[in-house]
Amino acid sequence: MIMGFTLFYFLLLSSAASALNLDSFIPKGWQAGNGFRNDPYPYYLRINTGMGANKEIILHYSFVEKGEYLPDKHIISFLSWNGAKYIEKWKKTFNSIENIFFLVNDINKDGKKELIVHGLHSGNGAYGNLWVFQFGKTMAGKIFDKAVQGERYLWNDKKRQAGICPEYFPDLDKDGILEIMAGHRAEDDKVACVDEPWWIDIYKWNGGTYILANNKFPKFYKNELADYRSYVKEKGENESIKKFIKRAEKIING
Ligand SMILES: [Ca+2]
Ligand SMILES: [Ca+2]
Repeated sequence: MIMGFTLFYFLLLSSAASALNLDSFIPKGWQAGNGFRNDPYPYYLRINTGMGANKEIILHYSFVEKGEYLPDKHIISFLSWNGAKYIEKWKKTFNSIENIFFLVNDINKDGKKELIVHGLHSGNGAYGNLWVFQFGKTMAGKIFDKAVQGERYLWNDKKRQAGICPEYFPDLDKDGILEIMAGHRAEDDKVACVDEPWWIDIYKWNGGTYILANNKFPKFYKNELADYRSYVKEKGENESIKKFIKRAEKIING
């Protein structure tokens, strides 16, 4: 069933891509997307930024620079229709990262679209980086750029498709604007890595950029603190969890 779906998706994408002639934008030796053509994550998206031309495309291609198998250099390119053909308006290079996932979405609800890029290294640690760019004639407007840990930020597991993962982009204070969560897992030799505790930072839109705003969400950290305490009860204490408890208490007590 999954195989069939993947094959269907692949055929759908490849025929659409050749109709759009996107391969002509991918330099020789480079590969579409992350280089795994059967990955259901799309390597291009048709978008409409509202900046003029209504036919626009975001295209992702990658290159194996060091090592042998995994790409480590990526380009995200913005193509715009000039009336006769697509032309490349700008592109952005991402170095030293194995996988790139991207989406276009209005997460700060200002009516303008953002380009969200998640770079993710393979492996259990799920180390990566999240970038959010304000869409414009260039890609200068960076409104978020942080190291993050966690599986694909840009994959909706419930829908089984590319989409922002609601766990990482919740609207905690219900003002209609999405927050961004960036966390890290504390290593604990006594437990399996999937059971290790996490610290989560919350970034909130301030009208110009996303800023660290943990202090604005004491309710969230109250829940986290309860989890940390039951963790200690079950698995014992360690330096990281002690630090997490202290930090959470400080936020809750103001
Ligand atoms: Ca926006
Ligand atoms: Ca919010």
